Amino acid sequence: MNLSRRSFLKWSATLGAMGTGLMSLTACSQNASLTGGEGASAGEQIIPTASTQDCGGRCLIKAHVKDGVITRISTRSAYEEDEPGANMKACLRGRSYRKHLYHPDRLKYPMKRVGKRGEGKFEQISWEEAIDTIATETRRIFDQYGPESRYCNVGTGDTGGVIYRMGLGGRFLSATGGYLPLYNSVSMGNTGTATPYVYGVAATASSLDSLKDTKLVILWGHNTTETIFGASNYYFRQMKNRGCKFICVDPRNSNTAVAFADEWIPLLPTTDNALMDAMAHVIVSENLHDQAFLDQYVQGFDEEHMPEGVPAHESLVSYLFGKKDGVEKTPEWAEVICKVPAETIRRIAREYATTKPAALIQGWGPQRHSCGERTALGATMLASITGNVGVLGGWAGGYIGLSRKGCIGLPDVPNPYPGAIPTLSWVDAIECPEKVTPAEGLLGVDKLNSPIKMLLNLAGDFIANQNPDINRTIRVLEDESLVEFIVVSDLFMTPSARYADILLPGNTFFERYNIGATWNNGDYFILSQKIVDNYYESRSEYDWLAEVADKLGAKDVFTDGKTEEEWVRWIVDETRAKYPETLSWEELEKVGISKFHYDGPRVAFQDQIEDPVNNPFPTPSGKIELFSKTLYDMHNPEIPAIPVYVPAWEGPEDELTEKYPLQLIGWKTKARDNSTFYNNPWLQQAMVQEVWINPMDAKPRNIVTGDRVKVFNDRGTTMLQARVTSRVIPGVIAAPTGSWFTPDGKGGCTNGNLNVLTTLRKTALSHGNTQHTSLVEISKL
Ligand SMILES: Nc1nc2c(c(=O)[nH]1)N[C@H]1C(S)=C(S)[C@@H](COP(=O)(O)OP(=O)(O)OC[C@H]3O[C@@H](n4cnc5c(=O)[nH]c(N)nc54)[C@H](O)[C@@H]3O)O[C@H]1N2
Ligand SMILES: Nc1nc2c(c(=O)[nH]1)N[C@H]1C(S)=C(S)[C@@H](COP(=O)(O)OP(=O)(O)OC[C@H]3O[C@@H](n4cnc5c(=O)[nH]c(N)nc54)[C@H](O)[C@@H]3O)O[C@H]1N2
Ligand code: SF4
Ligand SMILES: [Mo]
Repeated sequence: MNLSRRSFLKWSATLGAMGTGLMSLTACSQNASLTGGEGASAGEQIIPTASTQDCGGRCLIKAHVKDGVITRISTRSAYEEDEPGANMKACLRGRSYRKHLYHPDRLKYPMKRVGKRGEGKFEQISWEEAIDTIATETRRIFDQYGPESRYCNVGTGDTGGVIYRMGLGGRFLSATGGYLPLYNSVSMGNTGTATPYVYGVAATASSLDSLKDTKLVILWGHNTTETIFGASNYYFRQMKNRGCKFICVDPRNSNTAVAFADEWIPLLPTTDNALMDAMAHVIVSENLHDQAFLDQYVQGFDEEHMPEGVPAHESLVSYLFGKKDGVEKTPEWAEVICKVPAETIRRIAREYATTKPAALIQGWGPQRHSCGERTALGATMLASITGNVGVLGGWAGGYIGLSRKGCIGLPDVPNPYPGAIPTLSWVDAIECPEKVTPAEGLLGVDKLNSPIKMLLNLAGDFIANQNPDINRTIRVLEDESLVEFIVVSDLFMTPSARYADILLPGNTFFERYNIGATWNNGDYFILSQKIVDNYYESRSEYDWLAEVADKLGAKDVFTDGKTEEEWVRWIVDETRAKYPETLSWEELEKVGISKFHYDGPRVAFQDQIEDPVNNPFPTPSGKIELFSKTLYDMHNPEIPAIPVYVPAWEGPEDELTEKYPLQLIGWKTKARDNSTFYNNPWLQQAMVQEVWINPMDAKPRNIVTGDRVKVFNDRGTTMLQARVTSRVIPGVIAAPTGSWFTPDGKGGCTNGNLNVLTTLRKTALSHGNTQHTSLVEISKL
């Protein structure tokens, strides 16, 4: 490889000197004036910053810098009190960031593909050549096929930042004529789409500080000790110390169940609604529901509160007592389906209905399923019948999104193209665009006039790792007559990067400016500071996209005359203008964190409950639509008008279980952010990629812990190590997501990636993600 001499000398010196004390670089000029910092040793600076990983947390990272090299990462000390609203102590990933930044495998130069696409053969090129090629192809493809032929794929590698690469890709394509955008969050699109049918809006969360007096929390498929979700763990710990009871409903005895739960309730995936229905049956049978609340605020609970034009026996009560189908939804009925003992169902139903206030908080795992929308809405049903909506300490359910305050984002560059496709439709939009119709979720236009011909993939591994049905996807991408041009910018040669035509070395959050924002609350933000120079020839996507835009005559539209750092300063200034408590740039450089001030907790729908006349729910009826007439009129059996149990495809009642008897689910692990950090050597020591299997399923298959096994279905095979454990319910196997796809050339992955087994088939209403629903079989290798 033709190394650039300057960066070779610079970085070989840095890497060689790490740990030896022989540092040769200077710190970035912006920080050179900062000396020391609390606890700094001689010649050391401690610079506060934050990552912009898509992890659900946002922690204060203290970078110990000597001669321009980060020699150590520390964080708030374990003995420092946490502060309300902020979970700011770095997790194990945060403490390993240095192994990410200085990983010897980082991409160092721009490259172009020389072998067949996907083969992984590349040759170093100059930045000039890369930028010329991208400009030429961007224009050619636009001229030849029109705006909808250009697509920017999911790339959440840095969406914890206010500026993020995927957004910059879209901005660039908008500025240069338009593109086919995606909609529907890959993470929680099912909840996000379904929730407004009940409440009229998607963002239905209360702030976590509203849970101060909550006496019972049911964490329903919510694994916050790993996924973090803003400051959840801080509040849950305080609540636990005060005596609040925690129940975890999850097919796995998750780390959160181990850490917080008084009781773990295992159930089969996709059967949550059966458990919820039976809980409702107990609550209503024993007259524990809040009739006054239901009468005033809710549509569809009983026959007396139904919308016009709906025949008899369509209400929740009629359903629960079998007025139409003759089946009472008793705990005994549910036990057969979900495997939770009837007595347990009775007990938790009574407990949830009689403990006031109580909060049933659902994570996003339960909704990344083929029945995801119903599972999400089931939680809103239980909250409504117990009157836990709009009250301090209760929880409405639905999407855990909340915006009390937050940083100002970049102003949009409007996209001249009016259409949009769901996140998972991109493979069809390449191979068979005629199938991407309005009925399949196409928005804004009647049809696609062109297949996707150009893919931008910036800070994403959603081409051949995180996307479902990898085997189908790579077959499509290997056909070079379909997509004509793929640009990937990443830190490593990931499974997706292998599919690039032009592969660019991105820089990390240590090498650029940004704002790190937290999920769930927006209680604070952290200045993500540039601390070290770009690694070798790596660059921020902002810089090279601006250069490509320049060649296409769109630089001013793309940049608005600002550098990336100037945008970050602009964000701080604009946020300060809106919220005066926001720290200045100079203060942020020193302390990192700026906290927003609040008058008090926010309780979702408090206004609607306290003054319903002046604040109706923004639904067609002005009420909570436990029964949605809009859904009813769709006549779609997968989305009934009330969120009740319907057997899911590839669920335990699917006849495919005869061939593939086990349900496979994934989970987000502490050792990675999706696939980011997969190759971090410290984190690989913290967790082995293994599949959990219950002794009752392992025994007949002769599987013992440590065996190498294959998990397979008609879509593919993945191979990994087994762990026999009763931490997973019988009938289900589970493994962490994000392991790097390593093909064996026969449709198999030798490295335990789950997405050779998952499906591109979408949910019925939102056309959303179903990556936790796959039927499989497992056997010893
Ligand atoms: N450490 C870490 N943190 C992360 C991430 C990461 O990769 N690593 N990823 C981030 C991202 S992008 C996102 S979107 C969020 C995602 O956060 P979530 O989607 O909430 O996370 P998951 O681990 O998929 O699911 C949460 C729990 O749901 C359980 N579950 C699965 N299926 C079912 C079911 O049918 N019913 C019930 N009741 N439970 C079920 C799983 O066993 C798991 O314990 O996390 C973010 N935080
Ligand atoms: N089976 C299964 N699959 C899933 C899920 C699941 O639960 N189960 N979850 C889904 C969900 S919720 C999500 S959000 C997606 C996530 O899928 P992706 O959006 O693909 O996220 P990552 O896998 O983290 O990939 C991010 C990539 O960005 C790179 N990167 C990190 N930081 C930077 C940076 O600063 N600059 C550049 N240029 N690159 C960077 C990383 O090296 C990594 O290759 O996965 C989905 N896939
Ligand atoms: S990965 Fe997330 S939770 Fe861990 S230190 Fe970084 S910001 Fe915090
Ligand atoms: Mo996600």
